[in-house]
Amino acid sequence: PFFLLLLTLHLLPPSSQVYSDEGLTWDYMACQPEAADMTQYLKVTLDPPNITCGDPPETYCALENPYMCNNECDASTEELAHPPELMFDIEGRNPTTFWQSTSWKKYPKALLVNVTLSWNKTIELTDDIVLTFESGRPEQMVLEKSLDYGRTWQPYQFYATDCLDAFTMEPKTVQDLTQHTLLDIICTEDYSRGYVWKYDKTVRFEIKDRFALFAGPRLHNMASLYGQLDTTKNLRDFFTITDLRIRLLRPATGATMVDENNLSRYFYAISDIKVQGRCKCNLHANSCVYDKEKLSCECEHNTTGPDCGRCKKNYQGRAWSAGSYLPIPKGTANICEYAKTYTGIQSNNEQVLHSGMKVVEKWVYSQFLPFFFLKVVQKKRPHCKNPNLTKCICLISSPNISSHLK
Ligand SMILES: [Ca+2]
Repeated sequence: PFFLLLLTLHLLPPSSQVYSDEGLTWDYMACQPEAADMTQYLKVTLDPPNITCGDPPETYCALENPYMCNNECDASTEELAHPPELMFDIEGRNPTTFWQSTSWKKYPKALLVNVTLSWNKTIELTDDIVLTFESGRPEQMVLEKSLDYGRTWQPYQFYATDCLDAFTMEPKTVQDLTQHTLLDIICTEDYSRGYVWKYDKTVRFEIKDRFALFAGPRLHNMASLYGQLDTTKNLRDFFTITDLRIRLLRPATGATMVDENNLSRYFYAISDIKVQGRCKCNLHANSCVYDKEKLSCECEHNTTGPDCGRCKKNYQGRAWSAGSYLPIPKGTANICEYAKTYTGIQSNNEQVLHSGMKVVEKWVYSQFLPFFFLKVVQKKRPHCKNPNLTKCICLISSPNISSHLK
């Protein structure tokens, strides 16, 4: 009975629509893990590694007021330390907790810092990436992504007070993008202007605005987006990452001239980073577990691997393929099918030829009959309760017998 129950669970449509005040919500496709706060599962790396302030202790000034230099950063005192973990702690503390770099003492040499967030797992972004700065927002920065665990990087978005000057790119905003240019990488000046500490503290990478190009302004037509994601690999990959890298290239100076007598005014400080997403499980898992500091999909549909990216052993009856959002809303599971390979000879091929049966064939080299290939035939039973339940029958492939099969 337990076995039957398991089978029944697999038969449930891979969807469960969730209605809320706003209509259908994001998570109405159930054969994927729920979107979550992904910052709980990342590893953060700084480059250069010793760029955090406080070792040795130093004082720094407020950007607005160069004479207010009574702030201290001291890595050896908890209250005065600003380690990178403070970019991911619980918000709402007072005073704000934040990571801070050393100040720009080596001006005019550029103050360059890479902040790399690594998941060691492929994830799909579901909401805007939001960085909240405690310092003024950088005058130049690049957000980059990797899809191969940090081996190669591509820019996601450029940010500057002057895009032409910094990156020789025309300034654009996400509102300039269309369905056809959605994958374009733009430079925006929206998040760099205005150095006042109290306001405009965030830098965004706009995921939802990009989704809206397909799903409508209030994301009411997610079916349209899902349809696009299903059929366009580039689009799907665009929102998929294993790592993010924030390249801080020039801190806020609040003016055209840098005050060389007071370089303690210039540094980077980030109080919070938001990354919402879900494990990429190729629509073959409903949940993703975090164990031994690693995320992995709990694969179903006879799939395996960290992203459910291949069929389990003995379930290679047909080529692996990702699950599909289509048809909306049920989707298609694309289950890996059982394909036990017998190495004996059977002659009950009549069974395979029942009308209405779908025959799946696979050629297997026989180790017992070295000069023969065996034709392994799976029959699918379309009228059964579980149409995907497969059975395996084996036939020898001598020319005479294989002609029987046709
Ligand atoms: Ca914080």
